[in-house]
Amino acid sequence: PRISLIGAPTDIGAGHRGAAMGPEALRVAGLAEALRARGLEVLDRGNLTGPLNPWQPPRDGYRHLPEVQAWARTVADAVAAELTQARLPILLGGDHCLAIGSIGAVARHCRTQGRNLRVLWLDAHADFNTHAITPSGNIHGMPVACLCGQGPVELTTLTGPAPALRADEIRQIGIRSVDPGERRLVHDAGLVIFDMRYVDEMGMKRAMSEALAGLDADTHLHVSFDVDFLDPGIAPGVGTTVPGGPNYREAQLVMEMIADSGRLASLDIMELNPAFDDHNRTALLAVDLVESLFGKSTLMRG
Ligand code: DIR
Ligand code: MN
Ligand code: MN
Ligand code: MN
Repeated sequence: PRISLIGAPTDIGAGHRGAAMGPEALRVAGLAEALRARGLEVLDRGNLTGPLNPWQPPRDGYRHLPEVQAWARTVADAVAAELTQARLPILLGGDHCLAIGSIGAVARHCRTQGRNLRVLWLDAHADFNTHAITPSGNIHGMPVACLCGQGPVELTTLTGPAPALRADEIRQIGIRSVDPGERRLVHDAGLVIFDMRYVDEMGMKRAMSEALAGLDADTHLHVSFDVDFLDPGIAPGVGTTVPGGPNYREAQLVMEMIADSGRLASLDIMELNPAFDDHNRTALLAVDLVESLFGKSTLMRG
């Protein structure tokens, strides 16, 4: 695939400042060079622009809703432009509210082309809050709900009629923090979640086999990678660490199994926060994992 890197330097939907520095940290960690070393063509499109973070308290259950809408729309347009040119967009976040834009654009592209869609949501959090139940008002805790049609019209109809996504197109992996009201919503939506208890009991291989089951030659696979998916012991550079995440080997296996599916067609790398990192080690780990996601393996396979 021909790859396009798209930087979205903002923390507009987050509860901590600093994810705006994520795109540059990934560049400094050598993301483009690592992909090129795998023989892939990589264009770095540079950074998108949008409103500065006004750092206001939530209003009506949302913090920075107009600014989130502006950023998500800009992201959607940039991702759509790459897909139209048959390129593989990698969104460099930025906080996870921007996935409303990237996945909205991907879903619209798939509907237009008559392709099937599968979204893998790698995260410590379900990101299925609404204004009525959010403990924080931070919209980075709401993108999955918005994509499924639950949220403000400014975000649910960003890329076309709501819902952009059906719950049965999503698989969540690594989840270990779901807010009290959010538990009911993900249950009622029928979201398929391989939480950390599932991983503990069944193993990551089983979780990923099930999450990837049913892909066909016509399926567009989108991976939305919230870096807080990883255990904080190996990935401290995020705003909202949650103990008990996948370790290094489990995370590698996730990426290798996705690569083996051969279906990866778009990617978000989100929530990397250099203000919390230690000499860019989380960005370097993310690059290491993305190499596996694009097929790097110890031995020849098969
Ligand atoms: C929490 C945090 N569930 C919230 N969410 C995060 O504020 O809604 N998602 N950090 O990645
Ligand atoms: Mn997230
Ligand atoms: Mn998260
Ligand atoms: Mn029930």
